Amino acid sequence: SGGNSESRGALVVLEGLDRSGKTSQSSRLLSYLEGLGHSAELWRFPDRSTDVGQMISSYLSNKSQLDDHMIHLLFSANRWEKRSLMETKLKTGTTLIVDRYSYSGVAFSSAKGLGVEWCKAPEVGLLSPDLILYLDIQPEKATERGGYGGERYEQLEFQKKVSQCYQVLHDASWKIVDACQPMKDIEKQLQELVLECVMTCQKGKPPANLWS
Ligand code: FDM
Repeated sequence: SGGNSESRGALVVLEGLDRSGKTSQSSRLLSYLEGLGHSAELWRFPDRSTDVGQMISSYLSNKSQLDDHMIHLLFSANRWEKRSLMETKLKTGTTLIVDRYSYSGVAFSSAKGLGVEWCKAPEVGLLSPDLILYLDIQPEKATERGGYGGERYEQLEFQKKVSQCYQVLHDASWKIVDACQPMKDIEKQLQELVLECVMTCQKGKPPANLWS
């Protein structure tokens, strides 16, 4: 609905630890934007629907073992295979709310000990988000929420390392939102940030590539 071909959509990324609330907040944001008449879609990475996504999914559910570098490159390839569609959507005025992106890629792989610069390299040239929302939660608090599905990375000790890696990655442009506030408060803050971003992109803010 309402896609204005004159103006581009915004690339909005949600990042955070497992159980930080990204997925619920992403779908709320989608309803919010659609309710305002904006053209918007909800995306997530990994996108498990593709062949590469199937390999990732099998790895995450411990059905296959892969070298740490190899799985890192598969996560990256999974973004590359969606890049041109992503660009088309944005150009034609659709805002994309994306649940995890390159920052998950770097945070999770560097938490295993891979070098940050090595991790960033295959992401160079992907589309750069217009807004990065970080749902901030202490690893212990996230674990208390329960509901870890038993996937490979869903363990407190590892999530602590991922949390530290996110701290290294983020810069002043990230919007850090306290994920332990009541749901409604988080929702409200995210709505304001996203709406402002959508407006700025409509007004002609130029798109950029990673890492910029
Ligand atoms: N993950 C996600 C990575 O390790 N690298 C990536 O590039 C991405 C996008 O995959 F533990 C990790 C993060 C998480 C797991 O994510 C699956 P979802 O959000 O639970 O599907």
